[in-house]
Amino acid sequence: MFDINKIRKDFPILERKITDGNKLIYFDNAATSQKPKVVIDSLVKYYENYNANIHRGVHKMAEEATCAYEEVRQKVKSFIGARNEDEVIFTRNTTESLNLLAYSLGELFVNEGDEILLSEMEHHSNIIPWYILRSRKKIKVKFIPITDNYELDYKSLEQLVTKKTKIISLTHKSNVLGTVNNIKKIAQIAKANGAVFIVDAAQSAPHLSVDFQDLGCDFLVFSSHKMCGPTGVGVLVGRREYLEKMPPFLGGGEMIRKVTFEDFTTNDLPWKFEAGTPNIADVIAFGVAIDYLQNIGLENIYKYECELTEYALDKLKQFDFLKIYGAKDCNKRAGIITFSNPVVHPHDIATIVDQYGIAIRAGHHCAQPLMKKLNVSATARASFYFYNTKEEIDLFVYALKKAFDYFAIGACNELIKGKINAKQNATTTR
Ligand code: 7TS
Repeated sequence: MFDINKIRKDFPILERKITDGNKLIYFDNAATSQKPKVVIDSLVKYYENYNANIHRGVHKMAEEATCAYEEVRQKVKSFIGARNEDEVIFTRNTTESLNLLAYSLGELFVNEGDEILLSEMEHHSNIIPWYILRSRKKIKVKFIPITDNYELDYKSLEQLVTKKTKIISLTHKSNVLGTVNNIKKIAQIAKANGAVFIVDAAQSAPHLSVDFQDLGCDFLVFSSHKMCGPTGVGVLVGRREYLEKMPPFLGGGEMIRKVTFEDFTTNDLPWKFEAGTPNIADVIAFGVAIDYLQNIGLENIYKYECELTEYALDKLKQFDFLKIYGAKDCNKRAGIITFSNPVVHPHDIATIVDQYGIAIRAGHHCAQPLMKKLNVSATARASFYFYNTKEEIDLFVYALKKAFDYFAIGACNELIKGKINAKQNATTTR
């Protein structure tokens, strides 16, 4: 049963007053999510009761901490439908997981003349690691275009994949457009062409039911902090066939089996890719976040966010001068609404709604190539999570109206429209 009032009570921060007694309305969930009290409490519990380094001590607390940490690996395995625990690797975030893959897969099997296929809707985290690889090896990085309906152009994708394509790395859900890509379909294309397929699930794992095996990709990465868990924990799920052959990304303690004055051998999976003391407390609290999300149910979360998105899109229709990006169908762009207007800068919109306690994001959203494609330098973005409400959306629309009135944006746009019409009339009568 999805009880929004009960859910909201789990998040202490939602009680915070931001400005002039205005309660926080948090619509920046694509950047990071808020944390329920159980997650916050588990951090305190760890530090107050069993703070110890893991995998190396024989004392009681070391054992307790090791067990708690490794239990989360098991939880992640079932949450994401991984095949085995040793195919679940903890990193710092999605960005680090993607850098690990670009480095390590790059070393293993990418050679001069090979191609990496990305899309126009990628976050910088899924572009820069491949550019860095390109600077080490003479390879090409290609981008699958998006359509006028802000979806991946699947026809172009099929044309762009060739026998030279070694890796396809794509976002599951765009952090700007909200578009949810058809990963199963792409996995088949990747397989048919012998390409390794990586899925960036940073925006999908928190909001929809994601099953690694069912999707059929080779690697899947995401971050704890976007799904009610703490910052500083990322996940990389992959296939052992690759992970075993891939060279380590970072060297140091934990990731070795034996070290001599001459050389070293690597540890078993997954520890081969977890050098140094990991983020123990935060991984343990991430486990609590997973339990919390599973208790609510990812299907319920997705359904509720679709409802919120549909409601917000309907309300935003009154601002006919706004350009709203993203697929028409709410199911294809759940939870994210990105918009802009030529008269007012998105930062100004975000600053004004902030006066009403409403946190939205303005800028390029770490997707500058996509901004170029959309022909803007920045946009404003409201992104929802399951603790948001329709009442909050009403207040957001009210604050937006105030912002647009302040900038007399309606009038400006009428003026612009008027000028365009006058120009068109002049051309047609000439
Ligand atoms: N991939 C996608 C699709 C993302 O949206 C983000 C972060 C990342 C990767 C990187 O995640 P990180 O945890 O390593 O930082 N997206 C955003 C955003 O939209 N606003 O702030 C961060």
